[in-house]
Amino acid sequence: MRNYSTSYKTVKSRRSEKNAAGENPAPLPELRMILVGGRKGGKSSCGNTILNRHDFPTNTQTVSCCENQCRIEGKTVSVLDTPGCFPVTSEVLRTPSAVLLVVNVSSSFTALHREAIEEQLDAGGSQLWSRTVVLFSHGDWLGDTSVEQRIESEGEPLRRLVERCGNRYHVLDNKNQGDAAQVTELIQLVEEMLAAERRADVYKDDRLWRRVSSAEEQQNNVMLHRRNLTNQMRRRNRLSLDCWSCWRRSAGIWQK
Ligand SMILES: Nc1nc2c(ncn2[C@@H]2O[C@H](COP(=O)(O)OP(=O)(O)O)[C@@H](O)[C@H]2O)c(=O)[nH]1
Ligand SMILES: [Mg+2]
Repeated sequence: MRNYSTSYKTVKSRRSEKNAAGENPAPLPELRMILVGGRKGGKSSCGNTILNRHDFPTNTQTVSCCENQCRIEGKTVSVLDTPGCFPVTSEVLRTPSAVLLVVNVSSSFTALHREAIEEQLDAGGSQLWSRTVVLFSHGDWLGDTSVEQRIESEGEPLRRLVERCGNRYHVLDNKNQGDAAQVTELIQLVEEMLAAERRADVYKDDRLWRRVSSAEEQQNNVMLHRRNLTNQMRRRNRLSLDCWSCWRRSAGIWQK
């Protein structure tokens, strides 16, 4: 079977290393995915391939959002189909959802396409990009060309888009819905992305905690320093008093 996404292999090997190190958070019991992108890019078709059913009508304009679910390897997978150029709001960030940015790999991708997509995703804030995968439809069109070759040859707008999505991409051939492996690979990539995001959140909390505790430590050091200073002053005062009385005593002796 054809492997469209070579970058996925590296993701996979990193995943097993992290698992071995016990770094991965527990897998999510439910996976939510939102299909976004321009009109006729293949969003509804990709949704049908993921669900392995024909739930979303294709070749007709999708006018409102529509969600369907299926079970994949014991996990509930929800897919939300959206109308073309649907603005993704920060509501998405409330649930652990992935954004699948559908791009037709067979058509040319211009700076105008990129601007439209960026506008769509920027509505949800910068954090949304760390939850986004570029999902190329029309994988059958690629033939013997690898998706990496296609990204390279297509030019700057597509390369920049893929980079903004953390170089996460996957290809689906919607004419070959029976190919379950292409869906399994996509699910693994999405899970890895969401797990990385959760790890980053934990790390952020950890850094915050370290900052708070180092501030507390500094405060304690200041208090300790003050106490030491007071003790030193007291000792010095005692010493000078001792010297003074000693001097007076010796002066008295000398007077005698
Ligand atoms: N050959 C081929 N055609 C596709 C593929 N994905 C989608 N299409 C076709 O592209 C057209 C638009 O697809 P659709 O899913 O309705 O796009 P949407 O408007 O983004 O939801 C339809 O004619 C689909 O049959 C694919 O992987 N290969
Ligand atoms: Mg549609």
